[in-house]
Amino acid sequence: MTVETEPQLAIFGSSPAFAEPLHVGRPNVGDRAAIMARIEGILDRNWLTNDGPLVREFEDAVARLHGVRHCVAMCNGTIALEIAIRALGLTGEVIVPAFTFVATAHALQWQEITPVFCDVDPATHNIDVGRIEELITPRTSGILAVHLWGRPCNVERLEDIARLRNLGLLFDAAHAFGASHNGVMIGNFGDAEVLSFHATKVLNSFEGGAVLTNNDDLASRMKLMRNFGFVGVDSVGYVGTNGKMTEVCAAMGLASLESFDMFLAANQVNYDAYASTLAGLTGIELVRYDGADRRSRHYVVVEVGDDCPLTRDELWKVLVSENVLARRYFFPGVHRMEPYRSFFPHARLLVPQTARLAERVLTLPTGASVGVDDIGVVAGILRRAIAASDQVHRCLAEVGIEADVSYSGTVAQASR
Ligand code: T4K
Repeated sequence: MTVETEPQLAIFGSSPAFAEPLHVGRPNVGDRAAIMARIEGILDRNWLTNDGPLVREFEDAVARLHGVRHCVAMCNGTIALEIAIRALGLTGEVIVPAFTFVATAHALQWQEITPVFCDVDPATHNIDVGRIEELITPRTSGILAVHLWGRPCNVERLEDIARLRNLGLLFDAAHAFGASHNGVMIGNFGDAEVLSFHATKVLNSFEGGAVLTNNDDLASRMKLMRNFGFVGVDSVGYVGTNGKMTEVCAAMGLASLESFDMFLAANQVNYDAYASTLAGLTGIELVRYDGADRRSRHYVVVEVGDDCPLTRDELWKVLVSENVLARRYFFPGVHRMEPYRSFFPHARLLVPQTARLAERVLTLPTGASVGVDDIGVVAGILRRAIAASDQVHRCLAEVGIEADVSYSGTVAQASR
């Protein structure tokens, strides 16, 4: 008779592999001295916000990097989306992928524009361009596509559809800072493209966002809209909001830009480490960033296939017990979040690939604060769990371990 020994995993009572949580989205922080020096300059000038010199410098640098005429910086990516949508005059219905971060849809719904959910292509995770035309109605005013994980959409086909059907075309490029498509930098496609500089992004400005566009009129409208619609000192020309980026955020953004190559290099090293340590692991497939185009590799995403002896959620619970706070981005799909779930209770039937992906993908920690040794440990956990899949499966089923995670706090718990 063989005696089953329990593998060394926290779900079986071992100490977690990491004493401190290993996060997805730990901020990339560049040269502290460079950040602090700029903050000193802000205080010396006593100019804190409202189109300040650092915001302008940051806008110029981002526009130059992307080879685009205008970069309009904003306080975050969500407001940047909202302003771009409004400045472009989108109304009625706008087609969006269901597999994205909720902000993509909220930016529409916030201004009472209906997001119409389109399924995604299982190979690219981006909007399925073959499914768009069937969703166009007389109320459709635009398409808001997402370059998910920083891999650009099929922009040529989207531009064709938008032109032929006379629709606005926006890209949510929150993941695609510094990316290119067939040698052309992001920012040059559609009517405009929206970046996020949130703390968790490859290039952060604490909070921040921007719209990139080559359309002069659109850029000047967005500049007015982000500043309450003021066209003169006492005169307002539009419904506006407060979407301004502060000087301190621009200081962080500029310092991050100076370290951007280092962040890219760290992500490349980490990605390669995942690729080699996960190679050959049954049912685990790494989302690839092939080709000569620029990619930040800021999202290390695995798909857990049907041939994996454990489900995505089982692996997720195993990782969380080890203090590896992997994320199920973007579970359960925006169409299953409120208010969309109530508005479109049958949407799930229309987006089967989104539903499938939302059950299969897991985002793993990377970024400048994650080292290859950490990655070796993460891969080792996955390998041990898969090798002992029967025991893991039984343990999770019998003991009912729940991944009870406070992602914004410091302690991850998988409690029995
Ligand atoms: N469109 C798309 C496709 C997007 O992905 C996003 C944002 C947007 C639009 C909107 O852009 P913004 O308005 O955010 O500029 C995070 C981010 O908050 C969000 O920016 C991002 N996408 C999304 C994919 O992820 P959460 O709720 O999953 O995680 P959060 O912010 O709590 O942080 C994740 C982890 O990072 C935490 O476990 C801890 C760590 N962390 C986070 C922060 C903020 C740190 O270690 N330090 C920090 O300062 O949304």
